This record gives sequence, C-alpha cells and structure tokens, in this order.
Amino acid sequence: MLGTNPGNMTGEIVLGTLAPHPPHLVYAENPEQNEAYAEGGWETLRWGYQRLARKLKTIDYDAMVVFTPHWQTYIGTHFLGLPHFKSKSVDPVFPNLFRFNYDLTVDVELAEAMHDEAAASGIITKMMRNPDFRVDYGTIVSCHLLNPSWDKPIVTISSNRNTHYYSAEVMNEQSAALGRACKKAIEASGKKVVLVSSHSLSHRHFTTEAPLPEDMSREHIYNHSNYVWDMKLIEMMREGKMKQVVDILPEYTEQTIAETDAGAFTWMMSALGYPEYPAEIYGYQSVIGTGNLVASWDPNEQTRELVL
Ligand code: 2X7
Ligand code: FE2
Repeated sequence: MLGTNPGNMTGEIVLGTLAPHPPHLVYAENPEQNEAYAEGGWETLRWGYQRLARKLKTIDYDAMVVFTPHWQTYIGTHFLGLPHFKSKSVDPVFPNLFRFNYDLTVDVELAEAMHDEAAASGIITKMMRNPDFRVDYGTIVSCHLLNPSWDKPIVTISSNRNTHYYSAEVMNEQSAALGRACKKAIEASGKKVVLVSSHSLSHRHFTTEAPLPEDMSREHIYNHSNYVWDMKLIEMMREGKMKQVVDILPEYTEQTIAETDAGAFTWMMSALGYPEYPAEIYGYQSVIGTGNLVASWDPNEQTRELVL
C-alpha cells in the first residue's frame, strides 16, 4: 500500500451522497449523450441534483466510488478494474428513455486497494477486467447527475445479492463489513473520495407508463404507506440518527420493497462511521411511483449546510 501512497498521506471520505438513478432524470435533462428527447419532468429531483453538483465542484476530491443495485453479482462483490470503459448503456425496462453513450475513466488503483482490503477481511471479491463489460445504468445516471462533466475517475462496486439469497439482515452485516474495508483502503490510499449510494428509497413502481412519460400530472407515490416510511427515514436522517436508520433497514426494505435491498446505503453509512450529524436534504420526489431522495453527508462541519 505504501507504494501507491508515497507521501504516506491519510486519505479520507470527503462526502457521502444518496444519488437515485431513475433513467427518467437523465432523459429529462436532454444531455447530448442520450438519444431520447424529453420535454422536462421531475424538476424537484433534478434541481436538487444540480445544487449538489454545484457543491461538489467546490470540493477537492480524486475519485467517486459508486455502489449500484444494477450490477448484480451472485458470487461475491466485484469492482470495475480497467482504466477506460466506452459503450452505449440501454435501460432494459425503459429503452424508450435511456440510450446513453458513455465514455468513462476508472481509478483502478483505488479499486484494487478496496478489492484487496475487502478480500483480506474475508469478503469474496473479484476485479472486472472484461473490456467489453457494459457499465450499468445505475452508475451512469448517478454519476452523470452528480458530475455532468465526467471529469473525475470513478469506481463501481457491484451488489452481491445477499438480500435475495439469504436475507436483508445478512445483507446489512455483509455490506457494513464492506464499508469498513473500503474506508480502510481509502485512508491508506491517501486519496480524497466521494461515496455514492445509488438507489431509490421506496421502490414499488407502476407497471404501465403514461403516454408521455414526463407528464407530471400522472406522477405520484405508489401508496401512502411507502410515503410515510420514506418520510420517517428522512426525519431520522435530518436528526443524525444513521445507526438507527441502518438498524431498521431490513424492516423498511421489506415493507416498501425499497432499493436499500442492494446494500449500498448500509455500505456508505458504515464507511462514514454512522453519522450523528444532520444529512443535507436536496429533494424528494416520486418517479413512476418510487420514492427518491437526493441527500448528502458532509463530514466537514465548516461546509455542511442546511439545504432544505
Ligand atoms: O432503476 C430504477 C429505479 N430505481 C427507480 C425508478 C425507475 C426506474 O429505474
Ligand atoms: Fe434502480
């Protein structure tokens, strides 16, 4: 590890972000990389993302590490392991909205450091070295909205499907262990890193789409119960009760079919040491019935803001 950090600097996590990835949000922005065209939509989330993206421009960091539910691995946790990936990402459920030409760089050194530290702690791991591997849309949507200029390298971590193979409780334990290993690797790397937990909160979605997907007169949360659960979680985030949030995640995940089933949120909270300070809330809105929150955890008291 000393070889990759010659100055022996202590690395750190400079921000943790909850960054939902409905492809609708990129579709609604009309970036040149996406082939579909939209008349807007989901502004509450997009404007929240834009504000968070502006904050990120003021933060000095070396790489973004994204944990995504849409790269699903059944044997172990995998890490992107080549410096460059370029292809077209098509959402399998919403190909009408998302056909995105991406061209991204990976911090392979950091990926290998996290891989090695996780492996040393007993977690089954693998580096993804296939040059034809297609990066999942969760990674692309969250990274695009957080950093539309794509001028920082990323690392993607896969979701090992413990919730479905074992239980949400096992997933909580495994991803907390992965979070501890990643934190250790980041500190030893000497790098400044932004963590990205890429997912919705409540995750029931409608099975039919409005004729115009961005018709906001048709958009609402799937049911009131999911709304109440999401609001309870957000209230606890504002109060800095992140250990308690992680403790109730298995129940929350089951009740709202939440995308926290993937382990990303527990991973990030564990790496951040379960913050007791308030989260920065940037916006909450439904997308095809799912509950989505843009939020961040800023360990630096000087730059931490009350956003909403
Ligand atoms: O992956 C997603 C999601 N998490 C939420 C809503 C709609 C589509 O895709
Ligand atoms: Fe998703």
